[in-house]
Amino acid sequence: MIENIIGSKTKIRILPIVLTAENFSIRQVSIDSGVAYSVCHKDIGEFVEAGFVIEGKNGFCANKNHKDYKKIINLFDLNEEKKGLSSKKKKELKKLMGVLLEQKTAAILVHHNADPDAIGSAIALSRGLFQSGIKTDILAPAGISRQSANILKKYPYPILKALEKEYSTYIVVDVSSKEQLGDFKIPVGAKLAVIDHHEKGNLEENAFAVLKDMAAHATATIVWKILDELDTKITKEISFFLLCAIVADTAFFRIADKKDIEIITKLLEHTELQEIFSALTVQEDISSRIAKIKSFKRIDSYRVGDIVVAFSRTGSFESQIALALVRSAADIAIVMNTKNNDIRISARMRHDLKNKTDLVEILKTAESLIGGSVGGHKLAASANGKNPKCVLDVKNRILQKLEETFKNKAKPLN
Ligand SMILES: [Mn+2]
Repeated sequence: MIENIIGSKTKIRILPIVLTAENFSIRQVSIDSGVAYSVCHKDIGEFVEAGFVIEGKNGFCANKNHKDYKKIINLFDLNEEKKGLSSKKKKELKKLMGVLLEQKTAAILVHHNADPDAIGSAIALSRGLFQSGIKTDILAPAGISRQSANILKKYPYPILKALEKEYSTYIVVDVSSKEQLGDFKIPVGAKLAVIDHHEKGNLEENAFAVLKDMAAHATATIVWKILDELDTKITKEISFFLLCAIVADTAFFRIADKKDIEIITKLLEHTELQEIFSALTVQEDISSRIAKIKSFKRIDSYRVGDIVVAFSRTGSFESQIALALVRSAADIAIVMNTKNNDIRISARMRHDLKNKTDLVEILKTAESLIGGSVGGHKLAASANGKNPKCVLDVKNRILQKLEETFKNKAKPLN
């Protein structure tokens, strides 16, 4: 694959476009690279054959899971992200700063049960913008996690439950869909910006500026690049919150890569890692432990080929329960929480299944049943909806999808 590229002048010209575009058409590549259409057609055809480019609904895209992907990126030094924001994000940041510098004020919003990445990113961004003369309030309309509360105990910072006034600009951080903002509605006519690392959600549709990197392990790494671009002075406070965010979202370095470690190293000039670990360590409280025990009693489990799937129900703590199931014995855990007019589904999967299936796709099969929407990542997804009566149908849909994916019948284990 690599020899083939080095030997071809046209491939070298089209690769920067192939690797940086989210989706591309052969015609667009030809126009952007100045390489004749017929040659692009042939070269991209070869990439497709080698599995390096895949054809999807919206055109072609580079296959990030291809065994040579990283080598090729490094070979051509095409990964501009590693040095800071990509040129596309720089443009988006310019748009955002244009509005913010004019307004001098904005609100920053985070997702429900805001985790350390959401809270840490929001605070670091708020402090950074303050250095540019922009005052921001941070709103967690549907609460913060216990881990976040613990961080704020070590380093207090005001996180609002409600806003006293309407803002003309809202920046949503670490959130991709409206449903994850609880009951909060972004006022009609207000400007919206998105800074996030989740799969594409419905908030982007109305945003005037989008700084998104689905490959980023934490929103905080995007915020770090934004602050770097804005020449923000990294204070002890900013480093503390960004470190909490990155350490938590990389599962205490377990999924951290070289780029994360480089950012972490820079941030450690201001803060000790010990401090971050202690801020992120929370004793699990009795109510969540009881919810877990109760939910374990309701486990309904299946074997699909070599995959163990556990379903359960709970009145609270669904994501913690799903995580506990995956940490102990299940390959995939789906935990549903139903209230009067609400259904919340939390799904977790073992890391080693990452290249075999995608929980967002799996939950999407039940999206129409629950009357809501799905968000999250391949390995940790959630769905919120308005139809709690569909629990059984949801389970069957998910099992059906898993049977298709793993080409095996689901056999009940109980
Ligand atoms: Mn995050």
